[in-house]
Amino acid sequence: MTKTIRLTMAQALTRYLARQMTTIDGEKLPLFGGVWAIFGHGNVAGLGEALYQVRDELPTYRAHNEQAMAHAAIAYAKTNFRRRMMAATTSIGPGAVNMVTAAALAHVNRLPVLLLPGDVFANRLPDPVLQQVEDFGDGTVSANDCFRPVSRYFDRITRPEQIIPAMARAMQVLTDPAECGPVTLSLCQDVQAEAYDYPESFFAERVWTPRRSLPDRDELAAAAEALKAAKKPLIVAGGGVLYSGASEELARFVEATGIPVCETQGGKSSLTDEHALNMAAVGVTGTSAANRLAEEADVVLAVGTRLQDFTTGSWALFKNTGKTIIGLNVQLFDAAKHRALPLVADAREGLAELSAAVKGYKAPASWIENAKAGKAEWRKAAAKVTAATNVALPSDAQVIGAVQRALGSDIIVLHAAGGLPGEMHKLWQAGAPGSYHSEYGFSCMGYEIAGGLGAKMARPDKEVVIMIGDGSYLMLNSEIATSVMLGLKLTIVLLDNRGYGCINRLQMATGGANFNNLLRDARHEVLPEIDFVAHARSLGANAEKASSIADLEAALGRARDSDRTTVVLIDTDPLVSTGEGGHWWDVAVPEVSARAEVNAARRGYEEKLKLQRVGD
Ligand SMILES: Cc1ncc(C[n+]2csc(CCOP(=O)(O)OP(=O)(O)O)c2C)c(N)n1
Ligand SMILES: [Mg+2]
Repeated sequence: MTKTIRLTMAQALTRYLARQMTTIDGEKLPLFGGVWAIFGHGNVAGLGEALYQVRDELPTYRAHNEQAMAHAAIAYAKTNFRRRMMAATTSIGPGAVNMVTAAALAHVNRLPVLLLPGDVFANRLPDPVLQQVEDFGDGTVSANDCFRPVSRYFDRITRPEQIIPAMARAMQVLTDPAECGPVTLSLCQDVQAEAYDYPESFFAERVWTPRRSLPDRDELAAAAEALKAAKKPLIVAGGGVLYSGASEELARFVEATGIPVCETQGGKSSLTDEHALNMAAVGVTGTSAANRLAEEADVVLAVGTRLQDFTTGSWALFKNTGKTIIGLNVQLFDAAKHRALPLVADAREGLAELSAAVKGYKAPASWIENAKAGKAEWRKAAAKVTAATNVALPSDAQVIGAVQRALGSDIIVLHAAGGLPGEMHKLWQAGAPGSYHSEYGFSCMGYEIAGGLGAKMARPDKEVVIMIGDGSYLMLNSEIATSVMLGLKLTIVLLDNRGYGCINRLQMATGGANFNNLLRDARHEVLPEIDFVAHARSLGANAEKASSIADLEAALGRARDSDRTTVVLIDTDPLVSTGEGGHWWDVAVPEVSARAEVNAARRGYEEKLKLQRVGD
């Protein structure tokens, strides 16, 4: 007879989570690094009590904002190259829907996170329970239905035994490289506390290793044939290279074939910036070296990338009309984008097999020389914009130069929104794989500080340096207090340009009036003079303001030597961004306007649209 154990659904769930393991470099570790939790009536009695019981094997961490705690969980998974992950639990109603943005972020970035929002009573007896939204026409709808379109797998647990098949499916999604994304299990409050006789086998330890799919024979042959005929080949390295641990294989492939590489935001640090054939950033925020090659490339080997508009210059960058794209990707959805030749496989395995299949192939010497010359030129241009000067308000680029000089590349540098992602993509000289953490799938303001916390939990041995604008900082900074409380030291470089600088620049570039972006252009009675240093100190962090680039470098040295989270503030120029490199980005300009500037911008826009390659 099957041996059973009588537990509540919440107890069964937490016990199950604690038994899931992974191996990293031969070491067996818990797959779930812990559970972020903010309790309310929807989860405190059920899941809260169950988490307490397993607190030694599956630690619970308390945060200040549900969105932020899920950001931390997501960043933890990203820093662990999706090999370890976390869960996040909330109460019902506002706590739950506070996490929807983070679910979308994980969905876009293909990152695993287990979201466990509480839900209304399955028995509906106390309805409407506090915080229940009530649908007039559908008794099965709750606020948590908001998670459906932004979860790879959503389930509502209305009976305790449902957790058995639900967790089986959840684990498939969380650990499969192709399907990977957020799982939401919506846990009805009464069901969390309801008991069931669970089979003991449900709690058997399980060690998860990532699936490495091998290429199909015909797809491999087609890809190899295309590549062997290439005169101007280019590799686009995306986040899949990092998640697959394919950096060494990529370097071998590049050395053997001489094919230059460019990197997406997600793929930056696939090769170190030092690598002679790494042209670094591609696309809208790309280097001139990468974009020059992209414009001419006849075969583009896109590895582990979603080919989002920033990578393809809104599909106007790759100008060679006879080009072939090879989509090496674990997910067919991505592999076949834009009529690519799909090569569905794990990046590492796919590169290894492709390498064997094109053995002896070498890119033409003139193409390789062209690439190297472009890189040397770019390096000069980049050195110029990142150098210190004595301007009153430094640029973002100069701040980036200072951070790089003061802290080097052997850190984890993290950013998400504002002008910084573009500048960082172009200018940061990345070190080891994973040293550059960019959340640019969702580019979510408010990711940075919480994300940094998750990155630090994943890699406590590393300096985690967060680059953030004043807008993003003001949107979500409460986890500074959590970082102090947990002793997880962060260095936060805060660039105060007094507003939404990058959107102001975009507004001007599309013919718009300066309106509602910089503080001075927004409706106000009093212009805010926000004291960020006092604010950060009030949350328990060290904080100081740098008055120059030299001052900033010294302050960063102090931040590095401190074991407490430190905010280093510097005033920056909202109007300056790096003109070198880059590419057009499709942002729709009004067809009709009373403003001459908009009409002029529209004419320029229509010219650019002609470059967009539809279905080609
Ligand atoms: C949650 C969220 N809301 C709005 C946006 C749109 N947006 C992108 S950047 C930006 C301004 C960011 O301001 P700040 O952090 O100060 O950076 P700056 O642009 O000044 O460099 C806005 C509003 C976004 N990306 N995320
Ligand atoms: Mg700003």
